Amino acid sequence: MPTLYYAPGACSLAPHIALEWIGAPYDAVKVTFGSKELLAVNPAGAVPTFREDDGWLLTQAGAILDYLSRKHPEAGLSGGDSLRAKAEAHRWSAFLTSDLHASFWPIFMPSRYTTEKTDAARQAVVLAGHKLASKQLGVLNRQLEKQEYILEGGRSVIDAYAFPMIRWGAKLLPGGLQDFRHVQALHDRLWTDPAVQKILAREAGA
Ligand SMILES: N[C@@H](CCC(=O)N[C@@H](CS)C(=O)NCC(=O)O)C(=O)O
Repeated sequence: MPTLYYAPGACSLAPHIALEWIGAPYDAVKVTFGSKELLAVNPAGAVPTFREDDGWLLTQAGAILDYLSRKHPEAGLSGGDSLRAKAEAHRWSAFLTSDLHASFWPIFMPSRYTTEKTDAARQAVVLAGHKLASKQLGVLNRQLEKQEYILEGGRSVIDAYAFPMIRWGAKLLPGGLQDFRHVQALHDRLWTDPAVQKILAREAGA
């Protein structure tokens, strides 16, 4: 059976939700960062990591989501097959990987972004992260002004990809999502989805 290696609350939540939307059998294996189990499948020690039946391993959330949406076209999660629909999916996947996700790193791990050891230096990095994450959530908010889901073609793996980051924004930014009402609306729309609730409960260990 295909297997997803995940850590609760991490960006692996995205393919976890996508697998549930798809509805085909899969295993979900909870791992801890730095564990031998995770390093054996991904030398970067990162989640998500996805393993196919035959042992083929795929890393990078964007690549896993794209693969799943194309492996299961019946689930209708790719955002569309036209040249431009594919380019839009690629564009937003890249935005989530490189811009929005990356903006949270200074907040999660400020010590990776300064050689200074003081609390004040680390706090300054966290504040810079808040500023950057807010900027990127603003970009997402503008996209959602005109439609309910990120891609014009309706709900897609790209929405699942955004979901963990939107939750980080709600929890970690001083104002939460108050300045991003369309992002909040997407959050709420996904939150009420039974598949999303099922995965959140699993990740919470319920
Ligand atoms: N570019 C990778 C990033 C993966 C990543 O760094 N995931 C985080 C969790 S959100 C992680 O596993 N961090 C562990 C670490 O950095 O040590 C992707 O998009 O899959």
